[in-house]
Amino acid sequence: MAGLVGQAALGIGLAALVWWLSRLATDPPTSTPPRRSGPFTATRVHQAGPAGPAPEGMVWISGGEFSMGCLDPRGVPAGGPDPMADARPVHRVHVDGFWMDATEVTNAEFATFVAATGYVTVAERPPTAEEFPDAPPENLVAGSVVFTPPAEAVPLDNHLRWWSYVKGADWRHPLGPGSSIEGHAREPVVHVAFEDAEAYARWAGKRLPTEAEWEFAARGGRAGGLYPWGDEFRPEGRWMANTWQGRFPGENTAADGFKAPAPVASFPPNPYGLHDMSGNVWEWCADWYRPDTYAKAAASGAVADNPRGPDSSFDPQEPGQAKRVQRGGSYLCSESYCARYIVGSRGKGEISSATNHVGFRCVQAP
Ligand SMILES: [Ca+2]
Repeated sequence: MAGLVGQAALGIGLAALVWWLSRLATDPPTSTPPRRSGPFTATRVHQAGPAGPAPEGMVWISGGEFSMGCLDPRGVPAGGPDPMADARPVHRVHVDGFWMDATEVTNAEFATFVAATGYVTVAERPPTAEEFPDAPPENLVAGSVVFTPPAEAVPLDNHLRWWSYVKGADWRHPLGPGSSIEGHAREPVVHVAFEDAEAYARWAGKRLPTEAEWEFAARGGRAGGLYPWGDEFRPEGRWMANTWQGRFPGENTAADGFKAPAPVASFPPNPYGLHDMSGNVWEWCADWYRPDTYAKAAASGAVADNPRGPDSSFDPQEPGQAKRVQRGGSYLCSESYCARYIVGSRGKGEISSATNHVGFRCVQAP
């Protein structure tokens, strides 16, 4: 309880506090959580509060020192089939305090940015013959990558079975020319490439979070939790995030209430007042992706201080592609395929590629 009061004094959102107090009142006696800790040691949260009032829609993340990374989640409930090797070793990291958007950037917010600036996203720009010299001219049409689930069960070894390049798909037309965002103002904007997210952040006087800032914030002060809300995927049977239920990729039962991106903040916040840090849409981070980033940080033996990631990217699975980190997983993450709703797990995306399950949120220096 003392910790809760302390967090409230540090400026944790009222909604988060009320939610956590209601949890305390209804929590059953403590049961044994799934295996988790080991290399994780306590998070040391800075006590300094923010210098001024919160910018609209943002919460104060006071920063501190924490254990970053995740253990092999195979075998834990909802842990999925992937060992998450690129998120080890777990190592100590320090981040300074910052403001963070409480939610993913919405269609309405992105529309305000576009109306003010005339910005055209990567997905709306026709590819050029210089970029794709081997492509026939009729294929040089603006578009984006859309989740197109096959009706029948398919092997999970090739993601091209459920991803298609759709001409005319963009943030205003998430499924292609016949679709729109009318009535979806509160849903996270999608089909944003890395530079689109950066452009929005600059316009808003913000920036994208580093991967370390993102994970510090997502963990909400807990050491080694599997999810932003704790160690149980469905505490007391409740859905805590928009993920995938059913046999991926053909069967989406939407037992959690959402078959597609949910309006932001449809699920409870984490202890810092942040919504949808797990599931809904992937979120771009500022860092280049490499699978050995954590190994290099751990090898130094020192606490990594405000790490900004490597100088360039390398993904052995697709060596020629420049990739930035993405975090949090999406509404397409399932325990049968991609359990990257696990808070310490990592994702990555080619910087020019946009899809209808990747978005972002921003941070701001105090
Ligand atoms: Ca869902």
